[in-house]
Amino acid sequence: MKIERIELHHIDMPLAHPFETSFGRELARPCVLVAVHAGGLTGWGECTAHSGPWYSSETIETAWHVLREFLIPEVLEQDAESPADVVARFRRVRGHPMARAALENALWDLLAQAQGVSLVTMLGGRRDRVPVGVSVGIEPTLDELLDRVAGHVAEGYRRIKLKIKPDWDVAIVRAVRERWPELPLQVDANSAYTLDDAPLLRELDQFDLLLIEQPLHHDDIVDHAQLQKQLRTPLCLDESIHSPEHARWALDIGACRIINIKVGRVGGLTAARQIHDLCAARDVPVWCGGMLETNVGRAANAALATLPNFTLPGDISASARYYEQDIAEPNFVLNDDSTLCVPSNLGLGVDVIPERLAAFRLRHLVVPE
Ligand code: SMG
Ligand code: MG
Repeated sequence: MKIERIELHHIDMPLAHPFETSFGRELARPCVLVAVHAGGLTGWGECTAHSGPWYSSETIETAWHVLREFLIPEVLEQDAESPADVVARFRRVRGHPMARAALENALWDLLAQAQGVSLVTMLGGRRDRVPVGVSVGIEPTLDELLDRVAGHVAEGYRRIKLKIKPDWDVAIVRAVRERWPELPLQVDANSAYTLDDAPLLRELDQFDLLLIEQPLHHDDIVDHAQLQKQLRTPLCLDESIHSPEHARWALDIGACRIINIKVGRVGGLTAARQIHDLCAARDVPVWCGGMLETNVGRAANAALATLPNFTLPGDISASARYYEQDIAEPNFVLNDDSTLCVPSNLGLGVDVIPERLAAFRLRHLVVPE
């Protein structure tokens, strides 16, 4: 297919509830949506970079710049028959995985529609629903945290992830564990600790957690390998894994026993599937992380999570957990068994609503004009 036109939409949507991690509090979710047009079809991709370089070094502005100057020119007016064609053209661009992923994923959606299949089928997934949990941010008080967890448990989530940071760790995990002795529970520090905190992190071993996510430096694997030797609980890497190579290096040195795969952080669906396959070959479980996506990104995450080695529940919660009104429909709704159904219609299987796009949009680029 010859790619005829590409659009970037910079949008900003208020979150239904503020989300706080060890690196900051967010009230809204700005993001860039990419639309790729060819042969009367439109494919959509979501860029998971945030306004500031807090979770990773990419931002909305860096993604906009790299997409406009370097990535869009690689695909515009070119033929793309498969995602591999696009990945090959992006190989020259170092870093900027979230920018690359947004455009590559839009092409997956477009090509799946052109082939008359769902994204799930194109990826090789087999399930029609995926197990999910919810990630609970840092709250002003322990009581408010317990209320939020209780609310999500009542909604039917059967796996809870707690954000932790120094002075918001052992005590809050103990309180949640005492109230819900059987609940599958995991924690995520977003790099808030150092190896000197190993004694404190060892205290978490007593709570029967599924995993401890990215406790140490955002680019580290060496210290994590040291820490893993001192813990019973599996470590899971998020921020440190930027590519299939990083995944292999981390596993080779024992830096983690589980990997959180985020499509944006690793540079697109192709790389995400490669990490899935690598981990499957080594009996390392994976799960799909989340970046507070709109239904566009959520549909891609859900499709990815249908691959067989996504054995742990993903941070792919129901749409209502994130936004009062999403940019795309239909919404994802939690099933009784703590799963989400994955769309089986063509491509991503969600439709961006033009009026909402216009209402939430801050900036718009169309190439060629
Ligand atoms: O999409 O449900 C979601 C959020 C899941 O906790 C979540 N993501 O480090 O895993 C993570 C964080 C990053 C969020 S950036 C605000
Ligand atoms: Mg994380």
